[in-house]
Parts: sequence; structure tokens; C-alpha cells
Amino acid sequence: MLTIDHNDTLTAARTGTLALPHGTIEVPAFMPVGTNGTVKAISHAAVDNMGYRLILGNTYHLYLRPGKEVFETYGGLHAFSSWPHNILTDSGGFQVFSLAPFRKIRDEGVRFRSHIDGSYHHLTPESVVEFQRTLGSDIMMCLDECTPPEISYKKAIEACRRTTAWAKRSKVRWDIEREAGFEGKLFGIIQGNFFKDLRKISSEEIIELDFPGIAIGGLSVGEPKETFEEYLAYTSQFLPSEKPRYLMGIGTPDYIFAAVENGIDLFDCVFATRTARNGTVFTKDGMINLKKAGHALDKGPIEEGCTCQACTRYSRGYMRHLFKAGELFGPMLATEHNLQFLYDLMVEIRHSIREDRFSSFKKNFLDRYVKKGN
Ligand code: PRF
Ligand code: ZN
Repeated sequence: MLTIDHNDTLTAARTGTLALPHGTIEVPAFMPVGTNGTVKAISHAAVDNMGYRLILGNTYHLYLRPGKEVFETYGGLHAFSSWPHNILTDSGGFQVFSLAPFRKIRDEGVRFRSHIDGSYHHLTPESVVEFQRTLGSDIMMCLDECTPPEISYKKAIEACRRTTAWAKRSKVRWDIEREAGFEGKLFGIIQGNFFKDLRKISSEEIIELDFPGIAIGGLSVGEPKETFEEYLAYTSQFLPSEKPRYLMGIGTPDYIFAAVENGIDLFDCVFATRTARNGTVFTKDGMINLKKAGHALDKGPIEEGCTCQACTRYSRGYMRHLFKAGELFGPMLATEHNLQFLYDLMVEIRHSIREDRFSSFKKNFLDRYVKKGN
């Protein structure tokens, strides 16, 4: 499934290709988030044209709306949303904890109320695998229990133990789907909160189950950046090098560099698309907010040399106007720019790894990005 074509000499960074049911992708790769079967404020055609070949979907949202019957009727999320490439779906293990107004976790599964209409639902590791099979996910995730920083050791042990038990049950269910001809891959998720012994135990238990790929969960959940980096490096060391590694929920340039440096192949984040809708865009000199008055008379593009529609056709001044006037085209253009920015960054990162200059590329990029950023 994963073919590694180059290992960086100075860090754990690597480049390779990941063969999935809907085609091969180059890694390390950033995955745009398409929670509801659409990447917000941009067409699948534009995401496709940029070169993205793997996007995310969310079990929690798609299970609640439009629901299983629709996906059974359409033959899955690819056909329903007209996305011909790969889709990774998250299990709902994170969204239930962050979105549902009520939830009760037991070993059997999680009972929760919908954030949409307050209705009651129940998800188990088995039903989540089954639903993701109905979606036709190319990569599906195990139901897990992601916990916030600063919970007690006792609670962290519980969540860690439950995550492993759920991973085992997910695997049993996935094996059944696989024997019936399903080609999607199941990834296990490491938890363990911010306790090193638990991170180690969780890593060992999840790796032992021999999933096609491994994810690191429970990071970037509000902890300080140094803690994130410490636990990322600590957890990454346990991961088998021959399998794809996915760091869940990160996607700003500084976190992307940290991930790649630790041998991570895949990551996703709503940040790029969410902040774009608020007028905040990436530039090589840091993030800028297009709504600021200073851009009003600026005839230049967001980023000189960027090939996106916003930068090749429109000025910062025009973009500011769109945001101030509440025009939908503003968020659309800003989203396109941010996804292009991260796509181009990943191309450059892969290039730098293959040429054994990842560390100097990282330093040069972040020096400029952080120094001038706001
Ligand atoms: N688990 C799952 N999805 C996630 C996370 C997790 O821990 C995170 C944590 N950053 C983001 N998305 N299932
Ligand atoms: Zn652009």
C-alpha cells in the first residue's frame, strides 16, 4: 500500500506513494476537509484541478444527515458527491465529543444527541465500520475516544483502554467486510492523552492489531505547541516505518513541518478552509486578514506567483471589498487560495525531501513565515 521512495538523511521525513482503491497519491500529503461531502465554499472540480487526490468526509455528520439509506441508494459517497478520487472518513470519535450537546460513553459504544435536531443516536465500533463501508471510504477510521488536555490520569487510562478495545472490535468487523470484497483500508488510532506511559501502551496495542495504517489522535486539542511537538515526537518513534502514518487534525505550515519532520505521511485540518471564510489567508510572509483597511487600495494579489484564481485574476483590494460587502465570492476565492497554498507547500516539501534539503527548506520557509507574520 505504501511505497517509500526517499528517506531524509537528517530527519524522519520521507516521500512515497500510497496506493488506494481510487488511485495513488503522493505523500506526505495534506487532505482538505469535506465534512458534509463537500469542501466548504469550493467545488470538487476546483479541488480536483489543483491536484488533490484524497479528501476527508465525516461519519458523524453524514450518518446524521443525509443518513445511511441515501448512501445505500447512491452506492456510496463518491457517486453521491461526484468525487472520483479517494476519500478518508473520520469515525465520529472526535466529532461526537466536540459537537454533540449530550453524550454518554460506555464500553458498548457512545450514545449522543444530534447537534442538528436533538435526536438520540447510538454508535458502536461495529456500526461505524459498517457505515463507513456504506460510504465506500478508501480509508476508514476506528471509533476512538479523544480526550482534552488536563484530564486525570485515571480518566486517560479509561479512554486509552476503551480506544484499544474499540479498535479490536473495529478490526473484527472490517475483516468481515474485507472478506465480502470491500477494498477500503482501516486505520487504528493511538490515544493516551498527555501521559507518556499511556502513549506508549496505546501505540503498542494499536500497532499489535496490524492495521494497514496508523493514526495519531488526541494531539492538537488545545495543548501548548511545545507539548504538541514533544508528544508528536514521542509517539512517532513507535510507529512502524513501512505503514502510512496519519496525524489527525493539523494543517498550519508550522505544524505541517513538525509532522513531516517526524515521518508523518497524511494530515488534515479545517483551519485553511475555515479561516478563509473569515477572510484570513496564508502568504509566505504569514497570515493576513483581507478585511483589514490596509488592503483597500492594494492592487497586488494575495501572493505574488500563486497560480490560484484569486491571485491570477483579483487584487487584495477587490477581495477586501467582497468580504466587506458580504459577497459569497470572497470566501470562495480565499478558500481556493488557501488550498492552493497548502498544495504548493506540500509539493515543495516533497521536493525538498527527495533532494535531502528538507531541514534547510523548513528553516527558510518558517523564518520568513513566522518573522513577518501577524
Ligand atoms: N480522533 C479522531 N478524529 C480526530 C482526532 C482524534 O483524536 C483529532 C485530534 N486532533 C482530530 N480529529 N477520530
Ligand atoms: Zn492564490
